[in-house]
Amino acid sequence: MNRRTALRLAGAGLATTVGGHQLAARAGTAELPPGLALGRGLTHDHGPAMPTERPADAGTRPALEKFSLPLPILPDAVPVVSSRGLDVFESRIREVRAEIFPGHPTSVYGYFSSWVPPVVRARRGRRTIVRQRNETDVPVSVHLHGGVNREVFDGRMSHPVLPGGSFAYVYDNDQPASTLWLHDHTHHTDAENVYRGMSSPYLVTSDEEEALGLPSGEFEVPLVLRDADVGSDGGLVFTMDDTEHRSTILVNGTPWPRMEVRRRKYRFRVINSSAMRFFVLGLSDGTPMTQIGADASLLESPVPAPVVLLSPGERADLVVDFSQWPTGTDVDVVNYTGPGPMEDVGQVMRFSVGADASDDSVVPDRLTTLPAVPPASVERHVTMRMSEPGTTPMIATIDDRSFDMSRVDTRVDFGTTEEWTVTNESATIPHNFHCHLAHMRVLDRSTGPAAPNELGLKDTVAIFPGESVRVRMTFDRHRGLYPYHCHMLDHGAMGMMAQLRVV
Ligand SMILES: [Cu+2]
Repeated sequence: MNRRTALRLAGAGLATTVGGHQLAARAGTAELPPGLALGRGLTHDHGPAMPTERPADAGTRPALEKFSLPLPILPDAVPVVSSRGLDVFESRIREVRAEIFPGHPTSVYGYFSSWVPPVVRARRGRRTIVRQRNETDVPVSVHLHGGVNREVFDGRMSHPVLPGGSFAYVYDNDQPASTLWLHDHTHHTDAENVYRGMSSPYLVTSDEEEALGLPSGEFEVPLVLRDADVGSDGGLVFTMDDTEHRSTILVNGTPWPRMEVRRRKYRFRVINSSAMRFFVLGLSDGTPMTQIGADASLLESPVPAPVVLLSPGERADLVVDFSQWPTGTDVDVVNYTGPGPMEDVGQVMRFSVGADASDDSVVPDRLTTLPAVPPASVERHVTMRMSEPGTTPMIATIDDRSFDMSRVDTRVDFGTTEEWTVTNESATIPHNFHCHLAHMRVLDRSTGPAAPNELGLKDTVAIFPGESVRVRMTFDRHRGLYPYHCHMLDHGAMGMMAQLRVV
């Protein structure tokens, strides 16, 4: 399982860690963990239980010159009520028209009635209510990924919001500043619903974070990354567990966009909203970015990041200082891993460096202080496994059981800290582990120590074939029933999901 595959990189002289893997990126090559090799590892057949056939007449996406479309800057959602200690937002979940490819209008879903969704901004210590009106003809359930919320507001699979209905989700925001993500979590259909557009950033800020002086305002930019299979009519083609055809890369809903930047520091809140795709991101000339945040908190100190691994659902808070390049330089965000043709999936977006700009923002050496990792009183071992490529029926399990919403898989005593060793027992397929409610502290991996960029609060960790990750979680916030699952959404929908009850 330690076999690694060398890939050509555009840059040279890089050296870094990605995830728990000492991912060497030197002298023009990167070594990727097993399962992330170019063009293999993520695709496979699965059983007849799911819609699996890509329509024969779907065709290939319309022609488009990469980096020709401007990056949409996501607007901030405007609360309908803002009072002391509370902001209320109204979102209609609708089928909307969008032109993902110009001149090819198509039908997609959107939170806040928009394919390019606004950003919900929340503040630690202030409560947020997002009332979601389901104006689609499918059941929905909205989960705040990374949020620490009461069970009733967690986007429960067992309590969907039916067509025509609405539900007011209450988020306490009693958690550190972080980049969170609203997305669909409906039983069995979340993979398709998210793919079709039920996805929106949710940013938590705090007094402590604001005092740091990080780039802000127009210089703090959410980037929501994903892939898509786009047919000849410019519409989204959804085929369950098909990663091979999802070779169009979208940022903020737009294929391979271009952003004009000034010669100064920017902060990018990057979300991998793909159902299945792992990104290994870097800048085209190999210049390191600076990572300041992980999933659910800032890092204690900034980390130089020549490459950043993001499995589905993971987030990275990054700073790039464009004063390093002369005006007129194009700096591309590239992706070093497949599957798919690298001329497509290896390109993400372009920054075009423009004029000088004043910059009084800073990236302090000390960003936050995280609580010490507490000792654990309970140890558990959890396995993730699915049928290997080519076998039928396709079965995806946690601890050898497919998901059953009526079953409680794990009982946890309120107030305890548990240590979980989560193992990916697949031979060729990567997974990742996501737990609702409790944030994780990554202790180490069977392949080596935790990387510096996963030492913040995590809610999603990548696990490569044959690898184990050891994490600690403290369940002292809410009682109730919460899922844990693979966040490759198609895997979760195929059964790689379980439930814990905090009692
Ligand atoms: Cu998986």
